[in-house]
Amino acid sequence: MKRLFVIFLVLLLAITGCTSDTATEGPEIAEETDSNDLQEEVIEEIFEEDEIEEAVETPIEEAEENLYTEEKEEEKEPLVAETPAYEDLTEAERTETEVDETNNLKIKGLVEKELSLILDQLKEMDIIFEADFYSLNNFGTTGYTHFKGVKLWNLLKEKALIREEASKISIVAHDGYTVEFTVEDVQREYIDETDPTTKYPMIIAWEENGEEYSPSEGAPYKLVVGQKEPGDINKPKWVSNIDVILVE
Ligand SMILES: Nc1nc2c(c(=O)[nH]1)N[C@H]1C(S)=C(S)[C@@H](COP(=O)(O)O)O[C@H]1N2
Ligand SMILES: [Mo]
Repeated sequence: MKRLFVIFLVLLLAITGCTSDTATEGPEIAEETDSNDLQEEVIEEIFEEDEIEEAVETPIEEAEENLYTEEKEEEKEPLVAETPAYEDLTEAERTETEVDETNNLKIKGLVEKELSLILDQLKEMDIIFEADFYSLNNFGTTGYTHFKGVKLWNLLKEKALIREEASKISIVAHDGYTVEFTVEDVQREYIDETDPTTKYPMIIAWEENGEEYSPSEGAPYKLVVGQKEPGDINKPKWVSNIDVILVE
């Protein structure tokens, strides 16, 4: 291509030279020589080998680069479309794409299956228990509170598959408040000193007096336990905003 162009230019200059030669009757050879020298000079000056290559190749490289850029942009576009901004999602979509497990109920440690559960998963379990739990506080304050939740021992035994060697279960809240129990503490039944006929399992509650905890107020789970024997101060063991159930 470049060679054709050079030949074309040489021809063009030659023709121009000839024309001027024929127009002027003067010394033909001298004129022609001048004209030839001029042609060579012009060609050498403007079209040195390197420059020709540059002149021809640069636009191709640029074109290739542009093509590549366009391809890359085309590839990017669908990806952007597939990940819409969090604000643009509906409530249901947010729940689906939610990776923040802060409010999930986590079970970690000596279990076959470590779990990170959302409320809907707990509600679907066949280990639900609800009752009025009696509480006694440090200063003798008493009361009854209705709780609904899952039985903790069943959760550990049937769902998380607690390991044989496990001995300690710590209920850790988001504020760092922690209550430790032995495996036997979690397995056993509890009483209400005011009503000897009842027996209660230890539960992880999500509903108190008919109302679910609001996730905006932290992890919506509370550990609830009755009394071991009359006089047992059980209220401080009710751990609210549970983060992790740690099995050791
Ligand atoms: N996460 C968390 N749970 C907690 C506590 C706490 O500080 N943080 N205090 C405990 C104590 S000492 C008591 S007496 C009861 C108080 O429960 P109330 O705030 O519902 O009266 O919660 C218990 N659970
Ligand atoms: Mo307390």
